[in-house]
Amino acid sequence: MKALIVVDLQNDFVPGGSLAVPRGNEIIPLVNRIQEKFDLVVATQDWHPKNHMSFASNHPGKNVFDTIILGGMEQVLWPDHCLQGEKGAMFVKGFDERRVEAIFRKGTDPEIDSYSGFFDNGRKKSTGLGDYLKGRGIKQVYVCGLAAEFCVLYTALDAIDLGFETYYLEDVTRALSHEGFREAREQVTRRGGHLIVSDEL
Ligand code: VGL
Ligand code: ZN
Repeated sequence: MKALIVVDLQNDFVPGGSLAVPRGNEIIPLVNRIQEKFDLVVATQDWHPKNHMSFASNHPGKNVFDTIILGGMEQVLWPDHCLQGEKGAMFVKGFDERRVEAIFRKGTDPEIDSYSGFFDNGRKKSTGLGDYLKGRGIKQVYVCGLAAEFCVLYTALDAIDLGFETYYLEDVTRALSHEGFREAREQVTRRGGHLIVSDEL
C-alpha cells in the first residue's frame, strides 16, 4: 500500500507568502495529478502560535535567517509564517484536497520547531503520522511539497527511519536554495531513500 504525503502546501510557502519558496506554486497541478496513483493521501500543515521560538520576531536584536541554539539544536530564525488559523497557514488555492484523508499539524509547541511531519526536531513528540500510516497498512511512502530541503527532507528522513520504503518526488517539490536542494537529495539517498520523478509513478 502506497501513501502520498503532501507537505506544507500552504500560502506562506508560495510566492506572495511570508516564507515564499521560489516557484513553489508550480507544483500544485502536479500534486493534484499524481494523487490518483496512491492508496492514501495525507497532508501536513505547519501551524505555529504567534510566540513560536523559530520566529526572528521573538528574538529582539536577531534577524531573519540568523541561527541560534534552541533546545540544544541549531535553529534558523524564520519570518513569521503559518500562524494558526490565519490566511498564510491555509492550503494554497487550487490544491485539490478531496482525497486528503487526514491532516497532521506540526510546529504547535512554541519552544521547538518541527520540520518533519512525523516528529518535532528534538524527536520528543510524535504527530501520530507514523502510527496512522502503519495502521492503514502503508509500506511505501512518497513525499512531495514545500520546502524541499526543510520539511520535505525531514519528513522523508523520518519515514526512512520508521521503516517505510521512502521516495522523494524531486519534481513535485521546490527548494529555498539550489545548494540546499542538492544536499537534500544526497541525504535522502545516503540514508536509504529513493529519488523519483512523477513520470515514473
Ligand atoms: C518550513 C521553515 C520553517 C517548511 C516550515 O515547510 O519547509 N520551513 N517552517
Ligand atoms: Zn515553520
